[in-house]
Amino acid sequence: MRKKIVAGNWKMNKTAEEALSLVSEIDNMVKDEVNGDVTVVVAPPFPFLQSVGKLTQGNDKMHLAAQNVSEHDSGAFTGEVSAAMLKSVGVEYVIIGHSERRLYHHEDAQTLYKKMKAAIAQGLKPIFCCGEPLEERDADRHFDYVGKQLHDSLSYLSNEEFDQVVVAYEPIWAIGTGRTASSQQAQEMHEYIREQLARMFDAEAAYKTPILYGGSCNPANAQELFAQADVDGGLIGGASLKSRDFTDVIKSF
Ligand code: 3PY
Repeated sequence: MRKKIVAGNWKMNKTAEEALSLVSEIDNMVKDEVNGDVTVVVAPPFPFLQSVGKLTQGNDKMHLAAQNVSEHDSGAFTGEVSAAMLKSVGVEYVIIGHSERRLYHHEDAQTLYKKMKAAIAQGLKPIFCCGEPLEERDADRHFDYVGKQLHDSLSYLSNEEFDQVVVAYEPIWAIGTGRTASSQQAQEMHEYIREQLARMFDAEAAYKTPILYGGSCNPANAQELFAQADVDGGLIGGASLKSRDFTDVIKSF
């Protein structure tokens, strides 16, 4: 059976106080309402990782993620945060290649590959994001587009490295727009992603890899999305900033 994961990507939201109050609400709700077979991940901004991690420490259903990592190990890279630093404050997962990083920070396939390597070398589990812009979907090129993203950043990993990877499919036209892929659109892309992974790595590894759906996933649509055969959870944006909504998404399995 594949791991089920619901990860909240807080993006650049919340102050220190707000972050602690949000995570303590989530922590309590998860303790009381969520059964143990869903891995719950929260990805607050860098400055709050340690305090959020301390608060969730006693709850083994809750796990900590960073939203980004440097491809470098250490040194003169002002403003960057290394995988070892993340590891040292209890981070377990790291989001790599979110479309906002690709677009606003010009992260290309090669950089993302290096980030994957740097994260895995420190024992972090990358949540590798892929997804097409609207014009690629409208031109019916979405499969090729996503296939190339996977190939260009993942295919050079070894089988052992790939074992650590979680994939998130986030169609760009569904991020922050209120539009969601239909459950059928999500399923067919997730199935395609799994096929591509099976070509690059072995079939068993591809079968085991959790593939999350992201892009305006919320309590109203999560149940139908999570019911699809190849949808193993979600990477949640806006709905992860409200404890009730986030917990309801988690409970949609
Ligand atoms: C969204 O749902 O908006 C996301 O980008 C999640 O990462």
